[in-house]
Amino acid sequence: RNCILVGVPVDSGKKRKGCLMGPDAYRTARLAETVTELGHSAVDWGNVAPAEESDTACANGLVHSLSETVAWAKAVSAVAQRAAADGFPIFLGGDHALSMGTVHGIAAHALEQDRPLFILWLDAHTDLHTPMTTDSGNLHGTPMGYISGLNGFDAFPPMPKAVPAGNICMIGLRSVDAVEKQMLKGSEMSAIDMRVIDEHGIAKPLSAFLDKVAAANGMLHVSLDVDFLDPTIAPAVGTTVPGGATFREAHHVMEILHESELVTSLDLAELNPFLDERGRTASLMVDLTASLLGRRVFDRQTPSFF
Ligand code: DIR
Ligand code: MN
Ligand code: MN
Ligand code: MN
Repeated sequence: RNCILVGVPVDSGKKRKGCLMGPDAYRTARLAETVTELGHSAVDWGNVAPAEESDTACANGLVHSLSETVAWAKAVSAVAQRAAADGFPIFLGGDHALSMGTVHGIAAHALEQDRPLFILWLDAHTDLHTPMTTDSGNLHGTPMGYISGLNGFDAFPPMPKAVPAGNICMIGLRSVDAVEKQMLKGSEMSAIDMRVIDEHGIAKPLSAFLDKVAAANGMLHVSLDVDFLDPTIAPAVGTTVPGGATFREAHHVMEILHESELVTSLDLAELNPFLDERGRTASLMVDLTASLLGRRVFDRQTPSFF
């Protein structure tokens, strides 16, 4: 695979700062080298810079940094569309507002290719708010609302084509607001919470979704939020939620994704290196990316006590 690393240091999607350091943390954790060692090529396109801000207004006074987030989405979309045409883009976040840009650009590419786009959202949250429904005012809680075509995103460029609810699968959910629950009711989005994973394992719901993608010859964009992972293994995120995916559950997802050969692009979202312990979360995210790109258990170092 021709992996294209794109730094997307969006930090406007919430109030706590630090995600702007994400791209360089992934570089420091040897993402490019890791990808290359697996036999892929890797080019680093550097960091995207936001477009010029234009005046925006929002009827919900709680919303902050709207113009800045729109400016990011515009610039990121253009780069994402180019990267998708050129190879396998890996977007190094940046908070989850980055996905408004990445998925917008990928959706434009998919439309050009005349292929349906599917989204796998690995997150503790559904991020299904709109600028009108959010009660935190944090736009990192709205990308799924935008991608799926909800109203209220007038300040943003319209999606080339909204991603149909049936093409969306969210896994790892355990912090869903009342409004978001309401929106999920009667929706065709597949919303896999941790309870489902407790009872059935993580492979079964994932494989069911992948079967749909394969049957439709779809493109598959994976958006991995650090808080999908349990905070004990991934502390470097501003919105930790207990009870997340374990080390093996997360790697298992990535290994299944690799075997499916369906993934066409990847977001690494919400890493805040300022909150980390010696880069361990960045390193785990790099290792998960490696599993997605073909690394297997037996490629890792065997424990010495055997
Ligand atoms: C949260 C979104 N429900 C909000 N939170 C996060 O602000 O509305 N999403 N962290 O990943
Ligand atoms: Mn998220
Ligand atoms: Mn989240
Ligand atoms: Mn919320």
